[in-house]
Amino acid sequence: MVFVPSPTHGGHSVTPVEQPPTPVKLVIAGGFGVGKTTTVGSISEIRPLTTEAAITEVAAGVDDLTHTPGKTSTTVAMDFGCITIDPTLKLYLFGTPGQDRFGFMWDDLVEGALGGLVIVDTRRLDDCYAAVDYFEHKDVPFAVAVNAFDGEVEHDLDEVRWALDIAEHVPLTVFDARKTGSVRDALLVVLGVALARAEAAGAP
Ligand SMILES: Nc1nc2c(ncn2[C@@H]2O[C@H](COP(=O)(O)OP(=O)(O)O)[C@@H](O)[C@H]2O)c(=O)[nH]1
Ligand SMILES: [Mg+2]
Repeated sequence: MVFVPSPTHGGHSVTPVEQPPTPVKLVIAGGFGVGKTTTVGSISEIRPLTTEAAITEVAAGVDDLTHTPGKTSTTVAMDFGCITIDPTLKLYLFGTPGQDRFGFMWDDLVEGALGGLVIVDTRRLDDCYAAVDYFEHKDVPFAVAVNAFDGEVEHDLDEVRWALDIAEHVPLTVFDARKTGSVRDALLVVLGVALARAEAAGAP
Protein backbone atom coordinates (compact mmCIF):
# COMPACT_ATOMS: atom_id res chain seq x y z
CA MET A 1 0.00 0.00 0.00
CA VAL A 2 1.26 3.51 -0.77
CA PHE A 3 0.09 6.88 0.45
CA VAL A 4 -0.49 9.85 -1.81
CA PRO A 5 -1.44 13.40 -0.90
CA SER A 6 -5.20 13.90 -1.04
CA PRO A 7 -6.13 16.73 -3.42
CA THR A 8 -9.29 17.52 -1.42
CA HIS A 9 -7.22 18.47 1.61
CA GLY A 10 -4.80 20.78 -0.06
CA GLY A 11 -2.19 18.08 -0.14
CA HIS A 12 -1.85 18.00 3.65
CA SER A 13 -3.48 14.63 4.44
CA VAL A 14 -2.76 11.27 2.95
CA THR A 15 -5.13 8.75 1.40
CA PRO A 16 -4.25 5.06 1.14
CA VAL A 17 -4.21 3.80 -2.43
CA GLU A 18 -4.38 0.08 -3.11
CA GLN A 19 -1.55 -1.17 -5.28
CA PRO A 20 -2.66 -3.61 -7.94
CA PRO A 21 -1.52 -7.16 -7.16
CA THR A 22 1.80 -8.25 -8.58
CA PRO A 23 1.17 -10.26 -11.76
CA VAL A 24 2.84 -13.65 -11.92
CA LYS A 25 2.77 -15.78 -15.04
CA LEU A 26 2.63 -19.57 -14.64
CA VAL A 27 2.51 -22.17 -17.38
CA ILE A 28 0.33 -25.29 -17.11
CA ALA A 29 1.85 -28.05 -19.19
CA GLY A 30 1.57 -31.78 -19.79
CA GLY A 31 0.52 -34.26 -22.42
CA PHE A 32 -2.68 -34.54 -24.36
CA GLY A 33 -5.78 -34.99 -22.18
CA VAL A 34 -4.04 -34.85 -18.78
CA GLY A 35 -6.38 -32.12 -17.52
CA LYS A 36 -4.73 -28.78 -18.36
CA THR A 37 -7.89 -27.09 -19.63
CA THR A 38 -9.82 -28.53 -16.68
CA THR A 39 -7.20 -27.19 -14.25
CA VAL A 40 -7.33 -23.64 -15.62
CA GLY A 41 -11.13 -23.76 -15.71
CA SER A 42 -11.39 -25.00 -12.10
CA ILE A 43 -9.61 -22.04 -10.63
CA SER A 44 -9.90 -19.11 -12.98
CA GLU A 45 -11.85 -16.15 -11.64
CA ILE A 46 -12.61 -15.02 -15.16
CA ARG A 47 -14.29 -17.24 -17.69
CA PRO A 48 -11.20 -18.96 -19.03
CA LEU A 49 -10.15 -18.13 -22.50
CA THR A 50 -9.66 -21.40 -24.27
CA THR A 51 -9.02 -22.33 -27.83
CA GLU A 52 -10.78 -25.65 -27.84
CA ALA A 53 -11.68 -27.14 -31.17
CA ALA A 54 -13.69 -30.21 -31.96
CA ILE A 55 -11.51 -33.26 -32.42
CA THR A 56 -11.82 -34.05 -36.06
CA GLU A 57 -11.61 -37.49 -37.50
CA VAL A 58 -8.20 -36.56 -38.82
CA ALA A 59 -6.92 -35.53 -35.35
CA ALA A 60 -8.53 -38.58 -33.82
CA GLY A 61 -6.16 -40.63 -35.88
CA VAL A 62 -3.16 -38.61 -34.70
CA ASP A 63 -3.93 -38.00 -31.02
CA ASP A 64 -4.22 -40.96 -28.68
CA LEU A 65 -7.76 -41.01 -27.35
CA THR A 66 -7.54 -44.41 -25.66
CA HIS A 67 -7.76 -42.97 -22.16
CA THR A 68 -9.93 -40.01 -23.02
CA PRO A 69 -12.72 -41.55 -25.09
CA GLY A 70 -15.16 -38.89 -23.89
CA LYS A 71 -12.91 -36.09 -25.02
CA THR A 72 -14.57 -34.34 -27.92
CA SER A 73 -12.50 -31.18 -28.01
CA THR A 74 -8.86 -30.27 -27.74
CA THR A 75 -6.85 -27.12 -27.08
CA VAL A 76 -5.36 -25.90 -30.33
CA ALA A 77 -3.36 -22.96 -29.05
CA MET A 78 -3.59 -22.31 -25.33
CA ASP A 79 -5.78 -21.85 -22.28
CA PHE A 80 -5.77 -18.66 -20.31
CA GLY A 81 -7.19 -17.83 -16.90
CA CYS A 82 -6.30 -15.85 -13.81
CA ILE A 83 -6.72 -16.05 -10.06
CA THR A 84 -6.04 -13.48 -7.37
CA ILE A 85 -4.27 -15.35 -4.56
CA ASP A 86 -4.28 -12.41 -2.16
CA PRO A 87 -4.35 -8.61 -2.51
CA THR A 88 -0.67 -8.62 -3.41
CA LEU A 89 -0.55 -11.48 -5.89
CA LYS A 90 -2.44 -12.41 -9.05
CA LEU A 91 -1.60 -15.49 -11.08
CA TYR A 92 -1.97 -15.54 -14.85
CA LEU A 93 -2.25 -19.11 -16.06
CA PHE A 94 -1.26 -20.18 -19.54
CA GLY A 95 -2.10 -23.74 -20.52
CA THR A 96 -0.05 -25.24 -23.31
CA PRO A 97 -1.48 -27.23 -26.17
CA GLY A 98 -0.71 -30.87 -25.42
CA GLN A 99 0.05 -32.14 -28.87
CA ASP A 100 3.66 -32.37 -29.97
CA ARG A 101 2.88 -30.71 -33.25
CA PHE A 102 2.20 -27.43 -31.42
CA GLY A 103 5.61 -27.57 -29.73
CA PHE A 104 6.74 -24.49 -31.63
CA MET A 105 4.47 -22.38 -29.38
CA TRP A 106 6.12 -23.35 -26.13
CA ASP A 107 8.97 -20.83 -26.24
CA ASP A 108 6.47 -17.98 -26.57
CA LEU A 109 4.24 -19.36 -23.84
CA VAL A 110 7.01 -19.71 -21.26
CA GLU A 111 8.47 -16.28 -22.02
CA GLY A 112 8.39 -14.36 -18.73
CA ALA A 113 6.91 -17.27 -16.77
CA LEU A 114 8.08 -17.54 -13.15
CA GLY A 115 7.15 -21.19 -12.93
CA GLY A 116 5.41 -24.16 -14.45
CA LEU A 117 3.12 -26.97 -13.40
CA VAL A 118 3.47 -30.24 -15.30
CA ILE A 119 0.31 -32.32 -15.05
CA VAL A 120 0.71 -36.07 -15.32
CA ASP A 121 -1.76 -38.83 -16.10
CA THR A 122 -0.18 -41.97 -14.66
CA ARG A 123 -1.87 -44.10 -17.34
CA ARG A 124 0.20 -42.32 -19.96
CA LEU A 125 3.46 -41.32 -18.33
CA ASP A 126 5.31 -41.15 -21.64
CA ASP A 127 3.20 -38.21 -22.81
CA CYS A 128 4.42 -36.03 -19.97
CA TYR A 129 8.12 -36.54 -20.32
CA ALA A 130 8.46 -33.81 -22.97
CA ALA A 131 7.07 -31.17 -20.59
CA VAL A 132 9.36 -32.20 -17.72
CA ASP A 133 12.33 -32.22 -20.06
CA TYR A 134 11.41 -28.82 -21.49
CA PHE A 135 11.23 -27.04 -18.11
CA GLU A 136 14.49 -28.70 -17.03
CA HIS A 137 16.29 -27.46 -20.12
CA LYS A 138 14.80 -23.98 -20.01
CA ASP A 139 15.70 -23.81 -16.32
CA VAL A 140 12.18 -22.69 -15.41
CA PRO A 141 11.25 -23.67 -11.82
CA PHE A 142 8.44 -26.21 -11.92
CA ALA A 143 6.48 -28.75 -9.94
CA VAL A 144 4.81 -31.93 -11.13
CA ALA A 145 1.25 -32.84 -10.15
CA VAL A 146 -0.36 -36.19 -10.89
CA ASN A 147 -4.02 -35.74 -11.84
CA ALA A 148 -5.84 -38.47 -9.95
CA PHE A 149 -8.49 -39.34 -12.49
CA ASP A 150 -11.42 -40.63 -10.42
CA GLY A 151 -9.15 -40.76 -7.41
CA GLU A 152 -6.95 -43.38 -8.99
CA VAL A 153 -3.22 -43.20 -9.52
CA GLU A 154 -1.74 -46.20 -11.28
CA HIS A 155 1.83 -45.82 -10.07
CA ASP A 156 3.12 -44.61 -6.75
CA LEU A 157 4.94 -41.29 -6.69
CA ASP A 158 8.41 -42.82 -6.42
CA GLU A 159 7.76 -44.78 -9.60
CA VAL A 160 6.49 -41.65 -11.35
CA ARG A 161 9.58 -39.72 -10.28
CA TRP A 162 11.82 -42.47 -11.54
CA ALA A 163 9.93 -42.98 -14.83
CA LEU A 164 9.88 -39.29 -15.69
CA ASP A 165 13.40 -38.71 -14.38
CA ILE A 166 12.20 -35.92 -12.10
CA ALA A 167 15.02 -34.45 -10.00
CA GLU A 168 14.80 -34.78 -6.21
CA HIS A 169 14.38 -31.04 -5.70
CA VAL A 170 11.29 -30.89 -7.96
CA PRO A 171 8.07 -31.21 -5.90
CA LEU A 172 5.78 -34.06 -6.95
CA THR A 173 2.20 -34.14 -5.69
CA VAL A 174 -1.20 -35.66 -6.47
CA PHE A 175 -4.15 -33.39 -7.17
CA ASP A 176 -7.62 -33.30 -8.70
CA ALA A 177 -7.90 -31.00 -11.71
CA ARG A 178 -11.64 -30.58 -11.14
CA LYS A 179 -11.35 -29.21 -7.59
CA THR A 180 -10.55 -25.57 -7.00
CA GLY A 181 -8.85 -26.13 -3.65
CA SER A 182 -6.72 -28.91 -5.02
CA VAL A 183 -5.63 -26.83 -8.03
CA ARG A 184 -4.89 -23.93 -5.72
CA ASP A 185 -2.65 -26.12 -3.55
CA ALA A 186 -0.79 -27.36 -6.64
CA LEU A 187 -0.25 -23.77 -7.83
CA LEU A 188 0.99 -22.73 -4.39
CA VAL A 189 3.64 -25.46 -4.65
CA VAL A 190 4.75 -23.93 -7.97
CA LEU A 191 4.83 -20.49 -6.37
CA GLY A 192 6.99 -21.95 -3.62
CA VAL A 193 9.64 -23.19 -6.05
CA ALA A 194 9.47 -19.95 -8.05
CA LEU A 195 9.97 -17.92 -4.88
CA ALA A 196 12.82 -20.13 -3.71
CA ARG A 197 14.52 -19.60 -7.07
CA ALA A 198 14.04 -15.84 -6.90
CA GLU A 199 15.48 -15.75 -3.38
CA ALA A 200 18.42 -17.91 -4.40
CA ALA A 201 19.05 -15.44 -7.23
CA GLY A 202 19.21 -12.65 -4.67
CA ALA A 203 15.87 -10.96 -5.32
CA PRO A 204 14.76 -8.65 -2.49
N1 LIG B 1 -12.66 -38.24 -14.14
C1 LIG B 1 -11.85 -37.20 -14.35
N2 LIG B 1 -11.87 -36.62 -15.55
C2 LIG B 1 -11.05 -35.58 -15.76
C3 LIG B 1 -10.18 -35.07 -14.76
N3 LIG B 1 -9.45 -34.04 -15.28
C4 LIG B 1 -9.88 -33.92 -16.55
N4 LIG B 1 -10.83 -34.83 -16.84
C5 LIG B 1 -11.50 -35.06 -18.13
O1 LIG B 1 -10.47 -35.55 -18.99
C6 LIG B 1 -10.59 -34.99 -20.26
C7 LIG B 1 -9.32 -34.25 -20.62
O2 LIG B 1 -9.19 -33.09 -19.84
P1 LIG B 1 -8.67 -31.69 -20.46
O3 LIG B 1 -8.68 -30.71 -19.34
O4 LIG B 1 -9.41 -31.32 -21.71
O5 LIG B 1 -7.19 -32.10 -20.85
P2 LIG B 1 -6.07 -31.25 -21.62
O6 LIG B 1 -5.96 -31.85 -22.99
O7 LIG B 1 -4.83 -31.48 -20.83
O8 LIG B 1 -6.48 -29.82 -21.66
C8 LIG B 1 -11.81 -34.09 -20.22
O9 LIG B 1 -12.90 -34.81 -20.75
C9 LIG B 1 -12.01 -33.80 -18.75
O10 LIG B 1 -13.36 -33.57 -18.42
C10 LIG B 1 -10.19 -35.72 -13.49
O11 LIG B 1 -9.48 -35.35 -12.55
N5 LIG B 1 -11.04 -36.77 -13.35
MG1 LIG C 1 -6.75 -28.62 -23.29
